[in-house]
Amino acid sequence: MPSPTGLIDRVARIVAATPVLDIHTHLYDPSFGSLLLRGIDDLLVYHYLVSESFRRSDVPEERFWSATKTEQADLIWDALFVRHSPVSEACRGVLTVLDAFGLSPKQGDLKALRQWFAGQKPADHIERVMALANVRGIGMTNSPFDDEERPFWDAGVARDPRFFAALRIDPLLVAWKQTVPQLRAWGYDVAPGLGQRSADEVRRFLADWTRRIGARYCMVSLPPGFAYPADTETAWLIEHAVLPHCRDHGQPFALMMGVKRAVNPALRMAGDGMGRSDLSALQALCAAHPGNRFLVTCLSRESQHELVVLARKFRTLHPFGCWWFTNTPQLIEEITTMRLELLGTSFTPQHSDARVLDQLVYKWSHSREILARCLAERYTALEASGWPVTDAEIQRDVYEMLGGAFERFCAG
Ligand code: RAT
Ligand code: ZN
Repeated sequence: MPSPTGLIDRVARIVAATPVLDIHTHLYDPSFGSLLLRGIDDLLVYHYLVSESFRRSDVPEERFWSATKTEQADLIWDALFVRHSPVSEACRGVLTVLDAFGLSPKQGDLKALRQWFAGQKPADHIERVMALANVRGIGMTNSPFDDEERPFWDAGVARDPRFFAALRIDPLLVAWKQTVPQLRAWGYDVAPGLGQRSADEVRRFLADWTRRIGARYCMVSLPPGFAYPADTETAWLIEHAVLPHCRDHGQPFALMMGVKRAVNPALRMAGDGMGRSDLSALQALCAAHPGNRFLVTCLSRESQHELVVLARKFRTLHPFGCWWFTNTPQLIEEITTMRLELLGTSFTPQHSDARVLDQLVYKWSHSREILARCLAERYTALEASGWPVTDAEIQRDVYEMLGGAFERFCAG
């Protein structure tokens, strides 16, 4: 009889060796030039670390924001790595990356690290990171409303097939009135008061962008107060434009639920918070629209159990990822175990949400380690119940969880 240690090693080996399709990141195809962030300074000014550093320094927010990126990185390095032990998940992530590249941050200083990253040519750097993180594909977040990104689409970009597009539409759904003038300027005949003409025009807008960028799915992040059915612009637009669009194009609608934007605006992107979502809204969406498929992740720990139970009721609902504030080892372990125990392997346990290329290395090595542990525990239980698990079965399951299930879900 194989020992549980043997099983844990087998699972860990297979999880490490299986390439992942990363279904949601904020990385860009290299054709988008400087929008693809990489290197030590971008790693350090990651907004997860910015918010942690403000707890450890008395630098006024305005002074921090008026500093150069290098100066900001110096401040963060000093506050979080030099003056205190970098034990938080986001801090440890930087160290995992440096370690994977064979760099020793304790011996070198930031200058030496900067020099090393400056020597990485973009194409080689991407190859190297994708190989280290064992990533086979990268899902981007593509917003027509992003003034830095849109010019690249307007000019036409030669696409890198390793990066796939996802259409992100937050302003359309959460700030309709402010978005109307922009849509009208682009030639879509929409009106603040909505109505059939606006619904048709929003669908035309979504269809144009879906084709233009080759989006695989359409995505929004929603505040805790999101309600459905409801007499709101958000609910109306979802029902009359987004869901019909997704049906027309055979695509899932991805909902990221529970973000409270700008809880502390002085922290800029680091100032967003979270709250519990009302998942009866999601239940009503799934029940009322059986012809749609929903990819869903929730930001609050409290929403996770309800999400999993809902997924048992609706096969059109695919939970994914341990998002943002739940992307910490303890919560990943809890959420992944709960999902395995209630859904088997029919979900996508993680996405990286990487904003900096190098983060793929740590986000995936940390998550893989936990996924392997959670899976090994379930397989150990199976073996104890008289079901020996083969390598082929483990490989099948892991492939499914690292992107295979998502691909099938998208295909419908
Ligand atoms: O995790 C993050 O980086 C957040 O800032 C958000 O971008 C979030 O992932 C989102 O997609 O809204
Ligand atoms: Zn994201």
